[in-house]
Amino acid sequence: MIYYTRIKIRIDLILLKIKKYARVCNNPIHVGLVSMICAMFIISGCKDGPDKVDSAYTNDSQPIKVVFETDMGNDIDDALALDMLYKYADRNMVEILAISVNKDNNYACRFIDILNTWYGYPNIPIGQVRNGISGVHKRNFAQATWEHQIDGRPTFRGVIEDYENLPNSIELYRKVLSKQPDSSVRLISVGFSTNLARLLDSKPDKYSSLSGVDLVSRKVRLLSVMAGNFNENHMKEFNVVEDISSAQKVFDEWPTQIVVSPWELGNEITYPASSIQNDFKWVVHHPVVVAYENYLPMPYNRPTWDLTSVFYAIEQNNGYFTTSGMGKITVNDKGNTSFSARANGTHQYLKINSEQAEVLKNKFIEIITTKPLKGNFKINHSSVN
Ligand SMILES: [Ca+2]
Repeated sequence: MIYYTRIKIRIDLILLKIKKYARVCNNPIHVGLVSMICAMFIISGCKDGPDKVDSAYTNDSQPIKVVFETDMGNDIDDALALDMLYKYADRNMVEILAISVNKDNNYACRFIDILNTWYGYPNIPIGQVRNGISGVHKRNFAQATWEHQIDGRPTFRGVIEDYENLPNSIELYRKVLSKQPDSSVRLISVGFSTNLARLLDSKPDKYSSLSGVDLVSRKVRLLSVMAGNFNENHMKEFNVVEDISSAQKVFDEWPTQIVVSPWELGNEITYPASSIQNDFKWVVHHPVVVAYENYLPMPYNRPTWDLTSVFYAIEQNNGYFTTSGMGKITVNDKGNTSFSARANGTHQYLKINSEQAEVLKNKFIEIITTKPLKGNFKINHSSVN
């Protein structure tokens, strides 16, 4: 599987080069010759065999177990990132064990319930932070989608009856993780670190006799995080700066591998407004499109920060990214992040060049515009569907 993925990314990159050459060369014979040479290059370049990879990642017979940790409602990329996870689940590549909300705003959970239901996964459990950070206090797209109406009636609804009594995220984590095989869970965090820090601090309970650190150490293979900034300007990044002490704790004490997709990476790849406007006309009302349209005035392209952490967690590196190498990430008291290389480190952060950015952008569009396989696309208002 990894070998063929490597071939695929190589083909993606070379097709991109051929397209660029064809744009500036009007001679079809020259374009044909270049294409043939590139084909030989693809074949020769793949004779080396598979990359060295962690053997745990090569077993693709079972779906990857994932928990999604999100501040849904602050920026629209969380909604696009969750769409990608449903699409991976449709292909049996992913089992979404739980969705945990670190934004202290109940509309986040209502919106996720809408999506779970609409995409055909109404039983994915949702956990809610208690006394957490809300991040953005103005009206958010999650609330706007919940309040969206047709002829005075709600357009979308989920299946949960009591949003005020959803499980505390920490309890849900301990319940879900305790049931998983060892080193099987990939945790994707695309918001504040509040829940993750509290999970590390959690005590043995009815679900597990392990401490939080030991439970994570036993069950979680990878923490794929959208956070921080490693550019020379050391700009403070939203997910970190909103809850600095929790981010510090996670980067200091998390017992397994952490891979960070920083601000500058997702900022290089924007999801195009033209896709939102044109690629979802097969359905009358799409909740992610409604959310997108209510986040900022249309049309707008938006950076793909959270999408990159989802993509890495599932697809791994495989030539889509370059990395910092292994080391240690630290967060200072002002919220700036820094990286120091260490051979025995467990942290790394991702980088991309312009060609990888183009490939990733096309991948995101391909995944997100794929029609869901399991959803019930009837909207709540029966007279309109
Ligand atoms: Ca986010």
